[in-house]
Amino acid sequence: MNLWGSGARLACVQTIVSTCALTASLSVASPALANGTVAGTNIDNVATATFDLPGGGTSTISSNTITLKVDELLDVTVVSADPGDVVTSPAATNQLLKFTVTNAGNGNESFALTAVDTGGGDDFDPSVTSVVIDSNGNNAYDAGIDTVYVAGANGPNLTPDTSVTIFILSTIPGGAGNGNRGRVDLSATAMTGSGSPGTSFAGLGQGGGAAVVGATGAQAGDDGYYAISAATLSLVKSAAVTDQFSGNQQIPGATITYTLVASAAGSGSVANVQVSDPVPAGTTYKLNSLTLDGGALTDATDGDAGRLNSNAIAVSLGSVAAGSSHTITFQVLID
Ligand SMILES: [Ca+2]
Ligand SMILES: [Ca+2]
Ligand SMILES: [Ca+2]
Ligand SMILES: [Ca+2]
Repeated sequence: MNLWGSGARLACVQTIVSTCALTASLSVASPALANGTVAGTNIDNVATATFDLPGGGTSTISSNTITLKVDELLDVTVVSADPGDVVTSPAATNQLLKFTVTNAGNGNESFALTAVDTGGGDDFDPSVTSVVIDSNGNNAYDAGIDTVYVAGANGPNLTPDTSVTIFILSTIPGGAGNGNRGRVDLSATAMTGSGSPGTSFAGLGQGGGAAVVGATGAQAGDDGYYAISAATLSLVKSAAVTDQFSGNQQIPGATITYTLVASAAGSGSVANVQVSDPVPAGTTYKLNSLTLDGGALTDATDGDAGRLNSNAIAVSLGSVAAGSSHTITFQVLID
């Protein structure tokens, strides 16, 4: 809204002048914010007219003063504050989503919060256990310090242009599968009122004017997602040397036993795991020394999981479940 233009137009209507050398003055007590002049601010406007006197010289008269009180616009924004899906695992508790709620209006306002965890279009429903206000303003969740939101009791009160971080804590269902995503929707609604933009609540605005629903409808929301982490695979190799003199010297004729441990972490499973290891130069593979989880494997390509191909051992582990591991060993002789 162009306050200057509006004020000047009103002054012209109120002031009868013949020769109109019209000027307008506008005084605003409070500085304008990004969201507009603070609700309750008086906008005073006085027009003046200057005219020539018959005997020479000029005179100036002033109009009456028009004072308009700025009403309160009710506007809010809600934005997910997580950089992406929050990685979690089945049955995990107190899993955090972060949102930023901003008072986009021009007056102090309290906001009611609603978290919905049953939305469709995703893979599972998280179970929201609490909505927490970052009451110490450090943008981090502090259990026992930050304020647990209670509907109707302690909705965050925000001055114009200010934001607060809201945390959603959820329990993840135990049956959620690897790669699944689950959503929580957080909405914030101005407690003075909401509805179609332009809806007015007389006398409820800051400073005694009206509270008027702004372009956001005085209600906003956003989604945050949990994602069940993909399982990760690690492969750790070690070696033990036994020489022909019952010692551990790395001398020609000594045996090196290599041990490979493949482990899956996270949740779900890692599919089609194939482990291979070339027989090192300067060594000779000890025939049929290959084992998997303590059981012997043949070097032939046959029904078991292991084989020797092109002077490299290869073992097919198939699907490896998170939290499990497989141990492969084979032996070489130092040439
Ligand atoms: Ca208000
Ligand atoms: Ca859902
Ligand atoms: Ca905090
Ligand atoms: Ca085999």
